[in-house]
Amino acid sequence: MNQVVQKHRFFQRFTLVFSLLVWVGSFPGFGLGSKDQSGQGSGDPGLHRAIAVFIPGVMSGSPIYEMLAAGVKQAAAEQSTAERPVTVTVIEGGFNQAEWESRITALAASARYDLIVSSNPSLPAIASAVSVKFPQQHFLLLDGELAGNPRIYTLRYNQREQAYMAGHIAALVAGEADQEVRTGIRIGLVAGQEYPAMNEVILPAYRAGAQRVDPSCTVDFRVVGNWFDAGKGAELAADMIRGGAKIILSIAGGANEGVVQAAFEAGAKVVWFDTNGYGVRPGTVVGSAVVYQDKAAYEQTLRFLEGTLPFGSAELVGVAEGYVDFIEADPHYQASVSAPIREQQGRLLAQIRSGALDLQE
Ligand code: RBF
Repeated sequence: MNQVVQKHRFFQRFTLVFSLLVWVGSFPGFGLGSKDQSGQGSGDPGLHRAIAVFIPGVMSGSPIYEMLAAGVKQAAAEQSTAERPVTVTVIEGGFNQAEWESRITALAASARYDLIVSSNPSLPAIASAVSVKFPQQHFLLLDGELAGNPRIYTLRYNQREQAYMAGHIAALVAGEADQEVRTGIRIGLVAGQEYPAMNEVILPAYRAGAQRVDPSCTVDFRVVGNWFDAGKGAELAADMIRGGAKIILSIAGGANEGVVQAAFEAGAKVVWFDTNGYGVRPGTVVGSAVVYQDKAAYEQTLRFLEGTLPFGSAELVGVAEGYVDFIEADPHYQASVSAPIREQQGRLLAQIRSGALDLQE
């Protein structure tokens, strides 16, 4: 027998023994933590429930992730009792996206967590790959979509509404800066990276919202290439401003800081996404199109703990359901945006909220 065949046989046997160990370990009462992975409806009041929050990136600079962890923690704190404690472990996965799947595989393999919670559109594919290897693991994924896997629940936001509201305020403010000449307006969008939700939903809806104000409006779209480089964000923003875009929607995580700084220095404006950003740089940030991810994370974690989270389904929520909005009630918005512009934006918001303008995806 040559060496290659021997080696091959060895690996075959090794794989078989390893698979058997994993299989046996998956029975309750055997091996690795031996906890009831169903996590739900077990009726055992002595069970400790453990939740892992996997941050695909880092929390700092990405409010969408800060909201995720905050919501899960709040639900856990409310449901935790001495007899049935609920613990939450937050794990930052870092910016190397190639490592996320192996990090999540390790979490699932540890069999320590009844639920893994995460957020962004790339997570459903990663979770379903992990699910093939560790089918007992449950996932709650926000800001992403996948239906049909009985261990995965997803909830995403109507980002067409969110980006449309952002584009509308951007064009209004840019138009006013151009002495009411509301034609040929140019606005900017800086993204951390390109992904289907960005290219197919957010960017087109941002453009459409702006074109409601000025049908000839164009969008200067630039990509940082990561979610942390504030220097690159500033460089891109400065270049866009020189090119005529005096207002920029920034969706770039930690790089947002650079966009805001460059806009401030050039006397340009910024529209914020996901959270209320007026306080980030009062007078420079003139719009905030938000998602209430903290509320979603809180409510869905509660459903999980109560045993009613509908795994296998994918839900979509927007303005009508109270998860997407544009913040008007903020003193910085009122101080930095003129009354006529606020009224015009308010009229659009009223139409979306009442359903008169339907921006369903
Ligand atoms: N948004 C952030 O604010 N910070 C991030 O680190 C971040 N990383 C992302 C990584 C991937 C692979 C994808 C597809 C999206 C990421 N987003 C991030 C964007 C986020 O999912 C969402 O689209 C925006 O926050 C707008 O709501």
